[in-house]
Amino acid sequence: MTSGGGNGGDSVTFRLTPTSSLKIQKGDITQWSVDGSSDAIVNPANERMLGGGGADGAIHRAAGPELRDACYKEPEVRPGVRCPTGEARITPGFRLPASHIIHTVGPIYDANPNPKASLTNAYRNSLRLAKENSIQYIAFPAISCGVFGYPYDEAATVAISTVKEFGTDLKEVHFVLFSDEIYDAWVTAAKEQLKD
Ligand code: AR6
Repeated sequence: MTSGGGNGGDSVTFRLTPTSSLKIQKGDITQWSVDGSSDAIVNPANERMLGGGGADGAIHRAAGPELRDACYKEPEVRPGVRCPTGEARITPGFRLPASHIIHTVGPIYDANPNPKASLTNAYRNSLRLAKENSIQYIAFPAISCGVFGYPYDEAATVAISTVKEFGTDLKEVHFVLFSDEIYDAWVTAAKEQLKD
């Protein structure tokens, strides 16, 4: 584990394999990019995929109206549903610094019969889609930890364990987190699960 940032606490990096690492940092995911060509941010969207509040709203504002047009063209799997909970879809990043956006839908914690399975699927299918599209660098927010009400500690455990299992084909998996509380939950889970 290595620490970085101005006060030594703004980011931590863990090695997953000799060629793959996990980085946890604070920040705004709309600003994130590593190389602008094989990188993707993950949008915590809803099943309609036409924008919303939270990170989804910020990503749509930063990417520009082309993003809504691209999402609108995604086929509906049933009326009003372009991306069912736990699945993922990919679009270009348009005006974002990152080249791609992977849209996924986490569970609404209190309304989902098995939120842990749905959150695992959201992370896993995002990582799978990244690999299929030759993405080397990916940045996740804390999926479901805002409007969808997932408790931070439980979400952190799911996020880290899924990346540990399915993120090792990518060069770098980043978590870009908005609040100190969520950042601390993620670092705690990573220290528990990624002991050297
Ligand atoms: N960068 C990084 N993290 C952010 C940013 C940002 N710019 N903005 C917010 N967050 P949420 P959900 C954090 O609510 O719970 C939308 O309306 C935020 O603080 O964005 O999966 C969608 O359309 C929180 O920790 O996503 C859906 O309807 C985390 O991102 C619904 O909300 C996720 O919070 C999805 O809810």
